[in-house]
Amino acid sequence: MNRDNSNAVRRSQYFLPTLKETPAEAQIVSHRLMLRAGMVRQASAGIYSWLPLGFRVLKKIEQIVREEQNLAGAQEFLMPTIQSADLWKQSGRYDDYGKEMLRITDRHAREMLYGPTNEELITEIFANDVRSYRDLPKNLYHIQWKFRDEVRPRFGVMRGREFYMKDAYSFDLDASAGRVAYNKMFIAYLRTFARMGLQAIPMRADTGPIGGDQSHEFLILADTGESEVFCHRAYLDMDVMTADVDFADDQGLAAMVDRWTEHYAMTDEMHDPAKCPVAKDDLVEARGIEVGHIFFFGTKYSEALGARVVGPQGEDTAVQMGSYGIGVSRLTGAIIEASHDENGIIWPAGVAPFQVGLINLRQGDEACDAACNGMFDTMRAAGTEVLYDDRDGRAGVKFADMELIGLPWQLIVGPRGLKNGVVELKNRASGEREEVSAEAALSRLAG
Ligand code: 5CA
Repeated sequence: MNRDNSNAVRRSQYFLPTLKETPAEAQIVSHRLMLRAGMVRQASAGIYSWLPLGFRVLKKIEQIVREEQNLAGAQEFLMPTIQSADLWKQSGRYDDYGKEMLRITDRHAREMLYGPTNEELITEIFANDVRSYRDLPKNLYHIQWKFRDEVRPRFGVMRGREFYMKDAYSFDLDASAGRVAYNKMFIAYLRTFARMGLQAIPMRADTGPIGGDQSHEFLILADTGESEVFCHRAYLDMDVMTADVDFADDQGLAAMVDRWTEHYAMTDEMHDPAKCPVAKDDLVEARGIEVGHIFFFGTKYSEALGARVVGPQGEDTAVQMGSYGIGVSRLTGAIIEASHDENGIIWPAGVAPFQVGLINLRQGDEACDAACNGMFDTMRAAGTEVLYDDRDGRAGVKFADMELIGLPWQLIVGPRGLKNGVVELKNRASGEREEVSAEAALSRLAG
């Protein structure tokens, strides 16, 4: 028997504090909607608690990221949030990172820090246990909280101080093998964002404090984005990556990456109007949200921290490395920026907290309660994720709340319909409504 009943919940028992008023502190729509839909609450500046509904979305996003990393051959593990300052002194970044790094002293007066990223720690782990080129290639990733003491945390989870990130790290013998690792992540990223209903555009980017000479940011276009971006119109119509990809086919992957990088696409740090080859009519100037960032930095950390292997000819070489980040918590807000209307969120099915919102229009009415309870039990048994609004209260409130939280389907049950043997099925994204029998509705929602 399936003992997990978290996928079928009753609103009367669920902790889902929705708000009618728009919170004054929220400047952008995703932040407003996440607060109003009872997804998050601020704990302190740039630090959030994830309430049950928001937590479900975060876990959905995380799981898509995980599946696509695994498919691309990366292996999941887990590093801690708190790190020792020693490694960061060896790499030279302890000073470089400046005030963005949260520094902590333990009871023995040892300098510690809350990790803003993990290049140093993973390089040390690798250096201690890998000696031979035969152990390469490797790509290890974890999904873990990070802390960056941003000067201006804002826009809710989009620019937090504590945030949830997937970070992967690749290790290869030479630069061409390193390029293969980079390409795998590049394609995995396109697939990951496509599964969330997002059209992410890869753009040449500045490498900042991570370093290296090769880097792409993945941005989705949104008016509230923090970056200014310049790209060829062609990207707007490119097919998202849904086709199966053979991650063992190095050449096939390289060709795909070439196709996705053949047109001009730059963030403002890299864009030079004098050198931009795109005709004015074809150039899109927009704002974007950075949802992922990948780097190839060669031996920057392996030299500094002694990650070396013995090569096929017995030579001692520093390994080639890259790192690959996805902003998992930021994506929650980014998806809402890309998918909402004046009534609330419109979740793409892949990341929706529940697939179905069951609305009982006349709680306490025998026929309505019986029909709703029956459908709820059927959906629970079938594994269909359902939130049942079984509260006493006005229909208008239930409708408004369900629109706000944006589940893909609403299943509306009222006394008048039941007399005619029908319930109403409403698609949140298209707004289409249909009257169908309860059985027909259930079979549609199960399929
Ligand atoms: N070590 C590299 C790759 S693993 C790295 O840290 N890259 S990063 O700095 O670009 O961060 C990776 C992703 O985390 C970004 O693309 C962004 O989506 C997300 N991110 C970065 N800073 C924040 C923040 N303050 N709040 C929310 N998400 C953030």
